[in-house]
Amino acid sequence: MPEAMAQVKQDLGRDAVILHTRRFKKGGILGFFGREMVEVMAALDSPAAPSVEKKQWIPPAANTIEDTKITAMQLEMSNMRKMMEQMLCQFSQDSKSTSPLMDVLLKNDIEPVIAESLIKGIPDGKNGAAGDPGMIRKLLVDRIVQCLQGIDGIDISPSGCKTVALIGPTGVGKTTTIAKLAANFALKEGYKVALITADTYRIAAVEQLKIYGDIIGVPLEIVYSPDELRTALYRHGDKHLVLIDTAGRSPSNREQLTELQELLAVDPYIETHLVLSTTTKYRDAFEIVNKFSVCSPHKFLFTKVDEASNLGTVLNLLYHFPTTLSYMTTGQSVPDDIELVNSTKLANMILRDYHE
Ligand SMILES: Nc1nc2c(ncn2[C@@H]2O[C@H](COP(=O)(O)OP(=O)(O)OP(=O)(O)O)[C@@H](O)[C@H]2O)c(=O)[nH]1
Ligand SMILES: [Mg+2]
Repeated sequence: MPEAMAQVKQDLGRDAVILHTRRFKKGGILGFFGREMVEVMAALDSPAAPSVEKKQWIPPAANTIEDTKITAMQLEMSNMRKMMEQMLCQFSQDSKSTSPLMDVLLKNDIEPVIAESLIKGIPDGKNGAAGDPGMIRKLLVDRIVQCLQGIDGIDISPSGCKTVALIGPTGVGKTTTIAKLAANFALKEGYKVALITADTYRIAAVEQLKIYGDIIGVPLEIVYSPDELRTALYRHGDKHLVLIDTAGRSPSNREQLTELQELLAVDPYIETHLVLSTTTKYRDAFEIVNKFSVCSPHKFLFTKVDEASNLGTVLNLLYHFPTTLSYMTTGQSVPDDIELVNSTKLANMILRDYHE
């Protein structure tokens, strides 16, 4: 750390402000025997210098051209993102208080550019051109529903074995959703279901799923490695559906995501659903989808719709990452609070504050 600080001081001068420091291990096995690394993010409050500069201190032996390129790319992407945010913010201010309809969409955190295209051509009271409010609502619901196309849950074939993994950040509802899915498919539809959990980071996590498995009457396997997952999948090849629960991962932890990616790579037929909570702020949700894209999720599954104060995030994410939607969950009750994404319901929730 002192060496990294000295390098920051040398590059940015004495006025440098340390924004963030991080120690991590590079290489090694399961976090052991790796080389200790230090990352320091520093900024310089000077108009002549770039506003934020990310410095990664790397011991000379490990300093490769690849690392330098990645740091430069990250810097460039961060600058581009800032520029886009400024443009969107400006656009948002320009379009503020244009019409009640626009206000409702913006209140849902729908990006201005998407909101504009949704209300395009609708006589919404702007410039005195008012239309029939009932008709306007119906038109807008239809347009939002169109944006939320591409809905497909878990398709089970009576003669095959479907494998589905739920991945996502911590606490979004992966395990609860696995329990809901298992109960519905096993108890209501009569399919043979097995559960596998790869979340061995917390004892309570295994316990949580074990209790659900026991109640529903389906087996639970605990796997500690990709090899064990492969064996467990082979063992449950006779099931109609195998549901894999995974540990919540931080989108900013590249090692965790790589580990998850390696786990899912044991079988190319694993269908991966990225679980996203509708209570997550759009900017964070964007980052989550961006970072989890290394695991190539096939579908998005939205949880906690009952708690969401606005649902613009769903539209925004689909605009930037067109992906099939699977289920939405609407409460804590197992097995009832889950349904195939209901786009009309979501559209009406977005427009709940639009009064006719
Ligand atoms: N309101 C509401 N709460 C939910 C919903 N789904 C899950 N929860 C709650 O969210 C909390 C976290 O749920 P978990 O299923 O443990 O989340 P997880 O993603 O497995 O969490 P980790 O394994 O720690 O990453 C629990 O209190 C659940 O009851 C939902 O649709 N609505
Ligand atoms: Mg869990």
